[in-house]
Amino acid sequence: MATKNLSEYDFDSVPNGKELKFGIVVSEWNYEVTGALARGAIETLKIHGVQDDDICVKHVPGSFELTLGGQFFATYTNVDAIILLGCVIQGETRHFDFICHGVTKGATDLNLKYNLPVIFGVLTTENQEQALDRAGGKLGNKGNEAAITALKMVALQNDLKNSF
Ligand code: DLZ
Repeated sequence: MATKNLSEYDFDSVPNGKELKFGIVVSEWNYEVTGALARGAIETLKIHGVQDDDICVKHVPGSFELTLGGQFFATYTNVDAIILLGCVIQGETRHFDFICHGVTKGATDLNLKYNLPVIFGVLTTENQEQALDRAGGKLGNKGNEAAITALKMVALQNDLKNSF
């Protein structure tokens, strides 16, 4: 069980996001959770210098659709990174496993296919309480963590592009 507060970090260790563009794909399934993840991600990007106009948020029906939503961003826009936000809660059937596998594999493939940071901000929990704890509750907000990861990966990519 994770005990780390997902929102605790060293502010100065996060690269500034001025003039960078971000696409955020949010799953409507479990929206009480995913809406909070989105608010956390947006707030964190803005705190680190990203302009409002440089953040584009789009919604998809469920976490399974996050990958295709991400592919649309990668294909039709010039964002520097994409953040996928979802919440899959364990039910009585194996649906949970299939959705988690689909979105995990899909996100990995997108990173490599487009050579673009595609951040996996999907909570996979046993119940809603665990999810809310990680979406602005007592364990922080995985949306903030996803935004920080996006900023760091874009900075790494730009650093390597401009060196040697
Ligand atoms: C069908 C389904 C179920 C049972 N559970 C979740 C969930 O916990 N979290 C989530 O994001 N989506 C769920 N979905 C919807 C699927 O992600 C997907 O939208 C549908 O299977 C249609 O492709």
